[in-house]
Amino acid sequence: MRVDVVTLFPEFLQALAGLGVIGRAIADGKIELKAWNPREYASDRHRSVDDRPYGGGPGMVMTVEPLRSAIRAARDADPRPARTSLMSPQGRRLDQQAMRDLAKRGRLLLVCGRYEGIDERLIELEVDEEFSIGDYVISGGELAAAVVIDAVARLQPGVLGDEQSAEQDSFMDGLLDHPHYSRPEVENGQAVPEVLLSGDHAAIERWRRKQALGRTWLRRPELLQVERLTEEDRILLQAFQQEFETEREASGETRN
Ligand code: 9D3
Repeated sequence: MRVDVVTLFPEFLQALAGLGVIGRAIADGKIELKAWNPREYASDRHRSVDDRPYGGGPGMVMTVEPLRSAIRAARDADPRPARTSLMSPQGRRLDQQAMRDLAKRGRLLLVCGRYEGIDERLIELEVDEEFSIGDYVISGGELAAAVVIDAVARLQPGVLGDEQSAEQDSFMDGLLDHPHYSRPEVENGQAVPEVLLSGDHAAIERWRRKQALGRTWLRRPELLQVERLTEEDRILLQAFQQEFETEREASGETRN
């Protein structure tokens, strides 16, 4: 996959390209990442990329021309068609399914805004879609683009180990993770759940599934579509709920 990013801060992308999962994917040639700086396409003596907003108000607005030239240069750098995606708080909120859809594309063209905003005419003229990473304010599109690049890189064939990617399709989809434990067996008086030491792999898998279902029910009930669970999942969840209720009653009698 090829990813072109239009940004006033290309160093930000360069930093990302050297780290962790993405760094390895780039080193292995599975992701090709290139930054395009609108400042290099500004035609005036001061290389300006922003100006004051018509109608007044605080802050500056990114002007059309340098952005348009940078976007077109990025688009023309590869013969394959690319949708132009603006990272924006007004965009469609991304989730794992959206990342899977993006990961299937041969290339991405991500545009990052800075300042108060971007001249609307640039958006009308050049942008095909807008993406947000969530309902909070960050200072510009670069961090959001980095989130997309990381999530999409993990989904490229061969970027993660086979084991992990297989798990991702079935399990990570829609459920929270189960708890994890490592050595020592007892830490601070807290023991590792006995089943994890049993060597009974089927029982361990059942316990993990039960924990994943139970935690999703407790922490993110909106993710749990009970009607889509298997019969075995429903039984595991019921057992978790029963144990949870029993514990709540036991501690309630001492605390209340
Ligand atoms: C406080 C400024 N806001 C006034 C209502 C407008 C505003 C301008 C620019 C808010 C954020 C930004 C910069 N953010 C992004 O470019 C951005 C973003 C985000 O802030 N949240 C979630 N996803 C994204 S994607 C790009």
